[in-house]
Amino acid sequence: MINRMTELVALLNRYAKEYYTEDKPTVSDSEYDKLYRELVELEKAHPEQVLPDSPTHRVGGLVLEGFEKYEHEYPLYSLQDAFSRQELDDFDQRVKAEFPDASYMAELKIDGLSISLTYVNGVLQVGATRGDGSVGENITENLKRVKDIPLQLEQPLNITVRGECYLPIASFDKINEERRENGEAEFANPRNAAAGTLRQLDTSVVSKRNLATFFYQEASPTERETQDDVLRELTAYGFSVNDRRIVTESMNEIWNFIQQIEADRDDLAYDIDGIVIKVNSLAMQEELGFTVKAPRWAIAYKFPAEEKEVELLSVDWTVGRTGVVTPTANLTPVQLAGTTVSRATLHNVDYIAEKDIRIGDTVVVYKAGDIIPAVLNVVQAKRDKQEPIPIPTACPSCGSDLLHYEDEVALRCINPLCPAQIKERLSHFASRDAMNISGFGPAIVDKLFEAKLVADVADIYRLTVADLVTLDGVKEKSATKLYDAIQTSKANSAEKLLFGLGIRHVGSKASRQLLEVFGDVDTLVAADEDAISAIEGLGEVIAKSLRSYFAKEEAQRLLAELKASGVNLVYLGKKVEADAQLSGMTVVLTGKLEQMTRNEAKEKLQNLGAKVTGSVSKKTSLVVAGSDAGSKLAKAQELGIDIRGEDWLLNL
Ligand code: 0OX
Repeated sequence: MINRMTELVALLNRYAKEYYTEDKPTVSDSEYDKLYRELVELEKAHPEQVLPDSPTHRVGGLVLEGFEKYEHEYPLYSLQDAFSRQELDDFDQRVKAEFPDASYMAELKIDGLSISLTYVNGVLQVGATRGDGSVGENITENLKRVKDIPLQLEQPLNITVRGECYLPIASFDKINEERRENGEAEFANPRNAAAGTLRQLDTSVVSKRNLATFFYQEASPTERETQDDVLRELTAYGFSVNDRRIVTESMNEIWNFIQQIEADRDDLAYDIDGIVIKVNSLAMQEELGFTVKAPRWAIAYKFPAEEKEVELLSVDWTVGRTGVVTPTANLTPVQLAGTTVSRATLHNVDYIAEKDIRIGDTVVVYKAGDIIPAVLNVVQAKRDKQEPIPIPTACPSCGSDLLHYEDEVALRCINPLCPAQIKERLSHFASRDAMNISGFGPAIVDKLFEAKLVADVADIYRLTVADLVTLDGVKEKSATKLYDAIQTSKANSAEKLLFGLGIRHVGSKASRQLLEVFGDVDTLVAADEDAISAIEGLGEVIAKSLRSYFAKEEAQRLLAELKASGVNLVYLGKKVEADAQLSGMTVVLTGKLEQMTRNEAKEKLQNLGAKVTGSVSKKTSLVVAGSDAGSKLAKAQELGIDIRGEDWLLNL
């Protein structure tokens, strides 16, 4: 049996490497699955014999409490940046002054997150983030779930290697599509998505997300003589190493390589933000040494912020929740800084007029703040056939007349019953920084509105599972999940509700500040303008906006209905923590609860000041056990930890 387990682990690891690192699978998915299941069964029967490099370590979900700091044995350095050929030539001169025959390695600069892996006796011991270069975070459990990272090396080596962990663009697009459908906030770019994934406390998320790596450095002492040898060695050890690289003494050749990569950049499966040039000889590297923060033997050439020329095909006008009508350009699709862009903002009517942007024009697009695609200007030299962008006079959603106030750059629909505005308001209410109702995204909002099941935010709390299953494509299970998410949101601290109402000028930060001072929504409604204006950082505009909002009968009705549905109107932030019943306690939930969902229980515990964690340890203060509680309950009993039932929690 043990032999078979060793054999299966070796086979499965080989197949995984062929699939993930070498991109040359030799067995079918079903063959892999069969062997994998056989291994799982054997490991279940012999848990004490599970091998350290078993692929099963990559999948089991763990919920971590947080990440420990990890002090790097060998620091991670930054790179000096270069933005021009001149700066590269200066670097070349500095190096050649000391070593006239130096040659260089030019590598892609992967736009991911730097990671450090330490192997002890060939077994992956620690995987850590860069942090400030000296102290990072221990994210071993997450990195074990990155499929091309070797869990065990063929030889029993003690080494520390460095590389970049990234999310392939195709995976990024897929994740964002799912998030969009679920009404979750999308990731801005693959790098943010990779960072967010590696910081996940639930390791099963990492298993699902197709992260990958490229390694480029052996930080622990090495016998190799050149960077080129190091990269070959890393490849031989089983690490993914990028093969787009050259070794040359000539800056001209490096410059050609840079041009070539820049031209191919859009075809790469991952984001890069430049080219790293390193002195190839490790002995020369050692002689050249370091400045305070960066090696003298390396430089990063950074690509200029990407701009692309595309054709402006048409313009859509969309109505936001405040009635502002904004123009979005439809473009010929283009790869831009890691994502496919086919739409870009044109900001407002005044911007279109000022830049004289027309349909059929070739326009320059870029990512504002590196994130939101926007039209920069028109390439006048390429203008031939073009026509003016039709400026709407009626709301594209409800047909009411649009207004262009003198002091505003935007067009506005002022019909309070405009369907687009209502839908936007509903989506905003459910969004993450507001009531955070997961699954309640624009697609569901659209269906609910069309089915006349919701017309305002108070209607959300009148929805039943029976209502939800009537929607196209919504099955019992997802209806129940959505219903639970709605119920859970009732217990939110009130600043989320206040922000969710979408009152002009009242953003999430102002909402929090207001409730920190007034404690609950009713007190805020009754507060006079001066008391609000007096709050540091708020002022008259917000005070007036709140007064005019709460003065409306419609707003009063909404609040009364939300309250009647059991939505919390009280601020549960800081004030609660100090004197809360469970403050300072670490609580574990286990087993099946009958009268509340696990999320509700968790939220209640947190609102009472407790920290809720996933595993029982000596640090656990008490365990709330429902029916069918298993190993966590047993462990709590063994450790003599206080155990309570669901009723106790309900009565708190
Ligand atoms: C990358 C990358 C980053 C080694 C010593 C200074 C910088 N993002 O792809 N860093 C390095 O090298 C380190 N190489 C790379 N290719």
